Amino acid sequence: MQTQRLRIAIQKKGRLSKECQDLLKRCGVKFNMMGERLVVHAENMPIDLLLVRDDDIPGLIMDGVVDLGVIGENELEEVGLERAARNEACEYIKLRRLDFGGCRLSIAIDKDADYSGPQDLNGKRIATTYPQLVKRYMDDIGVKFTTCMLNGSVEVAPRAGLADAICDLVSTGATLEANGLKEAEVILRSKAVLIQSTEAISDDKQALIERLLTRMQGVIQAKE
Ligand code: PRT
Ligand code: ZN
Repeated sequence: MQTQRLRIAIQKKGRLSKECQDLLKRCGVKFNMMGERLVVHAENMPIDLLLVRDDDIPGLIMDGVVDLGVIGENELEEVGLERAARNEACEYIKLRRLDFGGCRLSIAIDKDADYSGPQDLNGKRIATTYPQLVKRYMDDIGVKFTTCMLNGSVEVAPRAGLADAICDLVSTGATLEANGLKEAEVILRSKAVLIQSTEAISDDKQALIERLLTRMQGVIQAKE
């Protein structure tokens, strides 16, 4: 369903939402986040912000429901692989890597375990929210493993006897440490990215995207 207004999907609540809203505001987009609304209309530009769970953003872009989205590369790549495996649309245009949301997706093991390399993961059960990214990595290096899919509390899985290792996002490393784990392998370095749907759009909308990108370039450079 095409509309005249540019639709941008952003995370409603979470680690990307504040910085994402700040970035848009610094790019001159005026809006007022109030209440529990799904759609927020910008006051000074033909832009609508769609406030959703981050998990939904890659699909909204790949299905062409929204024009732009801001999402962590970890989530974007996981959903892309998942959709590709199901023969669903999984295309998008990466417009820009952003300067927030930085983290790494890492395999972690018991802090006291001996570890000399990925071959030590052979035959292990790995708890994760990112089964596709783990499979791609393990297939690439030719190491066999099994998965334990968890959407939360991944870091307690080894202690709870559900898995031998985990693969989860790490930023400071405090969560791993608190759970008696150590980082063994980094499988992806992720940041938030601005993506566009591959759906054809009007010249006006494309021009607005170009204008936003130019402003974004200035905003991000000024911070560096
Ligand atoms: O509700 P919704 O589904 O929208 O949000 P969510 O809970 O799925 O995601 P959210 O808000 O936690 O994270 C959104 C995105 O932020 C992620 O997809 C990443 O791209 C990025 N990001 C950056 C992180 C982290 N850093 C991070 N540290 N996401 C999660 N974590 C978690 C990690 O899972 C672990 O539990 O923080 C813990 C580790 O942090 P440290 O500092 O202890 O290492
Ligand atoms: Zn999520």
